[in-house]
Amino acid sequence: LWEKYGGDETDDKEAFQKSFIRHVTTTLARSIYNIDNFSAYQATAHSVRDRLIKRWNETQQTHTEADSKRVYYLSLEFLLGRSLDNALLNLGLKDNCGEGVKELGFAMEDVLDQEVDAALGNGGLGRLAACYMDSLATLDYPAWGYGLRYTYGIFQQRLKDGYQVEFPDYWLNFDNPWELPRLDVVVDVKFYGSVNRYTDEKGRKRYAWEGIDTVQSVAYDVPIPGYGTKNCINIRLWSSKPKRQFDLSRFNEGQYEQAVQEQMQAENITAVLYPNDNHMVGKELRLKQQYFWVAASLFDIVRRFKKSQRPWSHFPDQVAIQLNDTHPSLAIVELQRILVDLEGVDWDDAWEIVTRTFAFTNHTILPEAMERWPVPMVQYLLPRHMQIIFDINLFFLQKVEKAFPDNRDLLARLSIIEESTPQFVRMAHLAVVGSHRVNGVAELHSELIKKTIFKDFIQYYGNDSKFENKTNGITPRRWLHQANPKLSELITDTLGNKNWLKNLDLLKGLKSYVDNKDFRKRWVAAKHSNKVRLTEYIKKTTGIIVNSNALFDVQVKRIHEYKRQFMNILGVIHRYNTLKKMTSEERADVVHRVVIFGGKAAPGYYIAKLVIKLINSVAEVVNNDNSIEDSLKVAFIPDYNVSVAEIIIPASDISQHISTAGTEASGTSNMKFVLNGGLILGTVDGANIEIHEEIGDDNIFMFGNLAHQVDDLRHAHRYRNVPMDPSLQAVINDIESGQFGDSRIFAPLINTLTLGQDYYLISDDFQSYLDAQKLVDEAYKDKEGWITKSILCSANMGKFSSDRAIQEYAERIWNIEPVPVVTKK
Ligand code: 26Q
Repeated sequence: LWEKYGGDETDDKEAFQKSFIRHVTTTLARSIYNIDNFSAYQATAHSVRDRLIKRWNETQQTHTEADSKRVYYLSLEFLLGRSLDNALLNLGLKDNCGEGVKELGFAMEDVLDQEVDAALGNGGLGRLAACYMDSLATLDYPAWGYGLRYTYGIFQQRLKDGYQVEFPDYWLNFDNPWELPRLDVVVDVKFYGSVNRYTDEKGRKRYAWEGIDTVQSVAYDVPIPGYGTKNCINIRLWSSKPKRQFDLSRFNEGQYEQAVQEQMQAENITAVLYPNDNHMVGKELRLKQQYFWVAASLFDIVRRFKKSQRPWSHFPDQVAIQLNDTHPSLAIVELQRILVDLEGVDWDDAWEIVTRTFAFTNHTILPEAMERWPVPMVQYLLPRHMQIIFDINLFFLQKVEKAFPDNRDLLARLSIIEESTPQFVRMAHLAVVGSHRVNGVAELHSELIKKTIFKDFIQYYGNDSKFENKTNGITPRRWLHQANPKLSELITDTLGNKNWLKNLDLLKGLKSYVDNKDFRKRWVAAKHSNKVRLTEYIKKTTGIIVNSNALFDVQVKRIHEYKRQFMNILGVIHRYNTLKKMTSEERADVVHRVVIFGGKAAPGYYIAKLVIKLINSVAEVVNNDNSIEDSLKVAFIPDYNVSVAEIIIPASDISQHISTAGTEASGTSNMKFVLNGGLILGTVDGANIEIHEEIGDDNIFMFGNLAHQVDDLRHAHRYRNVPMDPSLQAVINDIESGQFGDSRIFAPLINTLTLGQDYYLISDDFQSYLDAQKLVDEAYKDKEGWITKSILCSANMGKFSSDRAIQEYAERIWNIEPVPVVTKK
């Protein structure tokens, strides 16, 4: 029967239309004479889903049969955005499906626009996980992602009186065609309770944890198709639900409501994504999320390993687990517990298996982002895990002491336990000790972690063995092909094929067209049409009217003091007041600018929210001042997310990546902008440095103090009276004079520069920032020169494909091989 009915669904237009109509009438239970855009989206999505599921199944079968080593990417965030357009591209359905939909009376653009973003992440770290899944699938690697299926993703941002207000992101309101509920894949996860000691049949001391609170973890699978391959991998997202063990005695005692409430607590665990980016919150529910996720994922991974009936010592040859930051560090402890307590493996053998299995990616050195959990909290929630952490630490420190006798300070600094009151578990130390590889996410960052947060580990482990760099990357499928169809078409036409989508280094081939008139004309036309598209979007979402011929200057990313959106808007005020002082004739020479902001602030981050308010207050004044004759406009685009990024990024002329040197681990949007032919104005930080290396001095605007100078500058602010930069002082005076409304509102923000000792060094970088901005203006006046820069930017970005990054991880860290899926016809 498989021969007869089970083959591949055909991919032609008619087959698509047939399944579209079938889904309208059956899945949606609608009449085909009554379909709106949303129903058309649903019917299209379901038709694509059918095909995805087939590939997904074949991939899983192939991987099971091959039984080769798999990699598991553990991430609390997967910022996937929309799926339909990506699935169409990767399945090779784009043309047939587009035509099929058109014939049925819909515009594909409108259909695609119906989809809500899957926004299960905050920013960089979550989007990186999504790009990496795309590349893992594309490169035929046998890989799984593990995460949580939050009922509420990152909040939706709206603006009221210029302030951010948050709304819940109930993204599952309508059905989600991109997930497969696996109601049969269920794992029990326990919390709390106590630990019993006993002697086993071999006379060994053993420990057994008796958890008392059991929550069920249900699997929801999200298929991730690769581009130009049949491979379709899986992200397994866990959802919590109560274990149906109704407490009858409670019920009989009339405590029905209380019994139900306790059950509802279980659903709380995966209810909401914590909206903090680069900031640790010490809430017990967050720790519960982490363990819930880690326990279910490891159970699943171990279950899969056991099927092959290999000895435990083979585990690291079959399984690689990548920890996306410290959030899954408990997995190290959980695997040790499974091996020692449940499987009876000796401690040392188990620890060897554990450390050979795990690898850890660090994404930050900001002190406030370092995960530390109070020992009493861990002890109460996970008593056995706390014991194991103490033991891991003891055995580790004993080894350190042997190597460095009489160095108690070193022991204290290396310890997984911070000896404060109460004690804290340092998750980064646990992750380093429990992994065979630790990597930063850009060259500078990987060097900095060895000199700062992990300095003492280098003293112990040596420089080369454990610490690596893996510079981040982005998927060109979403971030060039999908987001920028016009430019992609030009690239494909010019290079003669679409191979660049699988080998981004091929973009180098564009260099020989840099002087080709026709090519340059089409390049500019593509950029301009993207700017028109953004102009319309700005009008629709903010009411602000901007000129698509002006220079578009963009800063979109999470709002954070270290990213210095504050410096940007202070620079805008400087520009505005300079323009105001000019005569009309002088202004005629000036490059017109549209300064575009976007980004969410963590709901509890008061200063970040005030930055948003200041931007909007400045926008209000600038945009309504006719005296400057449209030479400057400012827009804050609300609710920045993956789909909005796809509109903004291709339309940028210059984008700002202006973090205090040494604070932005990598940045990934910087890569997206340059890949789309946008130039960068940036500090010498994160991946900016490597982008600069690839594209050359002529095509980037770098400024500001360097990372190695930051300590001394901060010291100076603290202990000497450093006068504020005069241009900055003038801008602060303008705000304080009430030019942008009641200045008392902004006092806490201004205080960060004065009372707060300007921790992010805005004053120290301000003059060089303004100078760099002048260079941008000058360069933009040279239209032809700018086009050349734009082309060369794109052409030199091959290195930043996530395919390159994943290949490096696969070879240097995971030791895995591709397993191509061959379809049985
Ligand atoms: C931790 C504990 C409790 C609650 C929340 C958190 C938490 C959540 C998210 C801590 C950090 C994050 C996110 C960090 C992040 O996105 N870092 C970014 O990672 C990118 C990918 O490597 C880099 O490009 C960015 O430079 C880095 O800021």
